Amino acid sequence: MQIGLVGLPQSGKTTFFNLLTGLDQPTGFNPAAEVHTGSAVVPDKRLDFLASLYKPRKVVYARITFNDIPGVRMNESGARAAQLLDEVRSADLLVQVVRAFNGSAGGASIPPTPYRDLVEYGTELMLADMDALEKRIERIKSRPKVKKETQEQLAVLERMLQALEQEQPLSTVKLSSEEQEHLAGQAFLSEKPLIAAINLDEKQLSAKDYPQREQVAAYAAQYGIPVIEICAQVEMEISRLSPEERGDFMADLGLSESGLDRLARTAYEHLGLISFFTVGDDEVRAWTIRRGTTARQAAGKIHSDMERGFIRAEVFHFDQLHRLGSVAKVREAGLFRLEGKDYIVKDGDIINIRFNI
Ligand SMILES: Nc1nc2c(ncn2[C@@H]2O[C@H](COP(=O)(O)OP(=O)(O)OP(=O)(O)O)[C@@H](O)[C@H]2O)c(=O)[nH]1
Ligand SMILES: [Mg+2]
Repeated sequence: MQIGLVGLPQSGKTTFFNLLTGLDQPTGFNPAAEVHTGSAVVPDKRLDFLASLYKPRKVVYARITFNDIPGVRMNESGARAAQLLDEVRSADLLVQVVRAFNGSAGGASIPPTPYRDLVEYGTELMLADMDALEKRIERIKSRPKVKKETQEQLAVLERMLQALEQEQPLSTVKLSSEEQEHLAGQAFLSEKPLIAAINLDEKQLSAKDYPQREQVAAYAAQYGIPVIEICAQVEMEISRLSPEERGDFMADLGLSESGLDRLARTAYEHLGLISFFTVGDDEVRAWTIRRGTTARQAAGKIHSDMERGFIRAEVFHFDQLHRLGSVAKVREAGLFRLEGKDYIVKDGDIINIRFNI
């Protein structure tokens, strides 16, 4: 999974990026900053437990790649803006970092307007989409003769443009799978799943309040945007302390989980992703799939041979293992099951694929 950290300039994207990835990219005003890329393992206490039980040679966590995309205005012209837009376009999920702390520029204080910033960035994404749609529509219309299929395509594109003209992001436009095909894989920005990460200072975090909070909540609810609260600067500093010290400082802030924990959990929920596990003496591993994935498709995630030669899946659930303490006890309790290719994999299933090629 690839997550794009986006948002207006100086909202704390790079600070958050450093917190998430453990890297140390320069923060502060830097108009020439490049896109930063880093990754992090998806924290999973269940996998920790499985690792302690099996003591395998290798433990493989799911990973998330983060792209920190500098905050230029979307309607800025030029090669750089185009390149940054492409970065935004390639993300599976956007996390908009929104400033709620008091900013400063040249010694002057800049009061936070998180609601306005949230809307403003959304508008910039819509403007970029509008531009792309208009160009495509223009190109089709300039052809001497328009085929029937192209007519249908045109209708879809115009419907999308209409939504944007009414200031509705493309995420609100419902398309059938046939209509989707007309888009030929073109990715639009305002249809991407989005999470808002409101970047607070310590006082706001402990008061659980910040300016425009209610407007942010109402806007997020209207467009189905999950909101998380972060305190990027302080959390980043805490993340660099020893594990023993970390706990106390986090508790002082009223946080029980790291920023990565909170973001990863919200991202999985928002995208409808779940994890299943494979276990053994050699390797204990977490696999990320979409909710609703069948056993056979899940097998394909591990190896295409397993999908092709799929026979059965041996399945038990992490919670059963956790409760009973050993695979032998799970088996004794009759909780070890054989499932066919159409079985819908559940979050926390531990699976062994039987296959034949
Ligand atoms: N008080 C406070 N300051 C923060 C917080 N997060 C970031 N900052 C400060 O805000 C400034 C901008 O942070 P960056 O992480 O560089 O912001 P950015 O969004 O990457 O900025 P651009 O890349 O220029 O768009 C820096 O001086 C940070 O120290 C925070 O949670 N609280
Ligand atoms: Mg930055």
